[in-house]
Amino acid sequence: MQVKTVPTRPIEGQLPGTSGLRKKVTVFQQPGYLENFVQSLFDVLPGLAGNTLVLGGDGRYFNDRAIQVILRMAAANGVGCVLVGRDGILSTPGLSDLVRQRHAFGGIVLSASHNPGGPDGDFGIKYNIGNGGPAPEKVTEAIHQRTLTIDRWLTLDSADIDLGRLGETALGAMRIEVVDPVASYARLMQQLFDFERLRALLARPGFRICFDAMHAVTGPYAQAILEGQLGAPAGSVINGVPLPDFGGGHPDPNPTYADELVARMCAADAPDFGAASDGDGDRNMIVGRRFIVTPSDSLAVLAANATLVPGYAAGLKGVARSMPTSGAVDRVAQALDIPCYETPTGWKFFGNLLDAGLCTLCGEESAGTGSDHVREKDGLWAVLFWLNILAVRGGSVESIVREHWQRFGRNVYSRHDYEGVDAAVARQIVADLRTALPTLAGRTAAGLKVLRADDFAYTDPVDGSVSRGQGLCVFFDEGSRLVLRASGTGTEGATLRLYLERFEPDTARQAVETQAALQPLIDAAEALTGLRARSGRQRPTVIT
Ligand code: VG1
Ligand code: CO
Repeated sequence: MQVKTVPTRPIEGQLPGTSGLRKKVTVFQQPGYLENFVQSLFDVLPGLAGNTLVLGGDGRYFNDRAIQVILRMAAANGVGCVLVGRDGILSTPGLSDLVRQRHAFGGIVLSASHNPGGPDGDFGIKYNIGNGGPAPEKVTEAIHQRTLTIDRWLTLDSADIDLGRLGETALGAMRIEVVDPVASYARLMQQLFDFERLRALLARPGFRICFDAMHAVTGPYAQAILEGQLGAPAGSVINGVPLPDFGGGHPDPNPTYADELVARMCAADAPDFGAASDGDGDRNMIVGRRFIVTPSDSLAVLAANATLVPGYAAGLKGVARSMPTSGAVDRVAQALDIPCYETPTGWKFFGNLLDAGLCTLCGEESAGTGSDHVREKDGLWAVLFWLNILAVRGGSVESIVREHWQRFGRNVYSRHDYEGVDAAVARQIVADLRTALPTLAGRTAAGLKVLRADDFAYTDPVDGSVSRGQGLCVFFDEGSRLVLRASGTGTEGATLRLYLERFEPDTARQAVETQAALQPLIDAAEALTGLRARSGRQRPTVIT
């Protein structure tokens, strides 16, 4: 088959964000847009020729088209072999696992994660390196630089490949292997968790679970593992059929968008355990009866109970959390006498720590938890981890969290998202607070005294690379903190995230409603930023 060289010109707007390149489907459908980005990627990956890539996505609208384009381009660029999930489906942690198991050169994830899908929704593409994790900043920066000068892309003339059947085919000189998206991942879960105990838990009379796959990629994984291998009754997985538009929903597992699950968990006959995952399967929300677990608390609970789970019985080497994530896990690390690392937002910063064996568990406040079993956050893994803890300890989700607070204190925590803010206004709000940072120490805002303030910068302890401007932090008396940063995953206007945290050691006061407990900080944030007044918003779009 003849390689075709197609002349092109740089297209604006190809700067990868927190988690790859994420844009409206209509942007990706522009002639050459996807091709320019993919060719730029291939152009900056020395050593790719003759090697293996893993390719798959969350099944959203345009997934199937993009895969065919990428396969042809991979063949034209001399890639040796591409492993593709059947029907082009792979969850993000599932892809990470395959890259590692098959010692692939890297992987391409097609997803916009928790963003809505469909013809008017979002699409995304992310490159993962050979450790199975998101490419570090120096690679994404090189890709972006290449998009600014690109002048041609390579492809082949060929019919679409049938991705519905498992097995091998060829495209020119390139091998294509269509693999079962679930099999390898399910084996890995069996190695980490006590499946016998989990089976016994799910067979206990009266014990019920509800897993909401939100019509996204975890449906087949959850059905195979929770219902198939662990024997949860049929129907324990809801919204389990992946749909290109996620059934019109917003596949973001938080109390606002996973409202169906939350309603079930608040009903009189609520199951004992509820959970949801996002579009690409890397996030998780854990819910007990009438009790939602804050993701930062979830990470801390997993760390504190890790040795109850076979895969972590030897203990944790360390833990890591993104900067805006609450300090709950820090308290566990201190008690366990293990290191705790604080990284910028985005899973790519955990890769070096995990590779170097500096930490075992990591997490983010945005409903992401994971470990060194892959190099992505992993939604279903977190669900199995929680179930394994419940199987060993007994009790309820709520009692486990409340006991945790009693022992370690509670980091009362909330994130307020202001979505679709005018981009210029959002930039100015952030810029003004950044300018004010050096003057804040000693000042009082809405009755709270500022101790110090900084613009978070991170030096990677493994390779020494420095990432600046990762979020504005203001610290107050008594372990309170607020953080302001602009989202790097939104596709409409700007999304501003305000993260609020206050430490509460007093068990009696831990029961206070979260937003009420944080009101002084909410007021201080408004006094310092004017966010609501300047963006014209009465309240946040989403509160988690
Ligand atoms: C958000 C979250 C961040 C997460 C990222 C990707 O980024 O805050 O914690 O790593 O999404 O998650 P941002 O820049 O919008 O705050 V996912 O599930 O897209 O892979
Ligand atoms: Co995701």
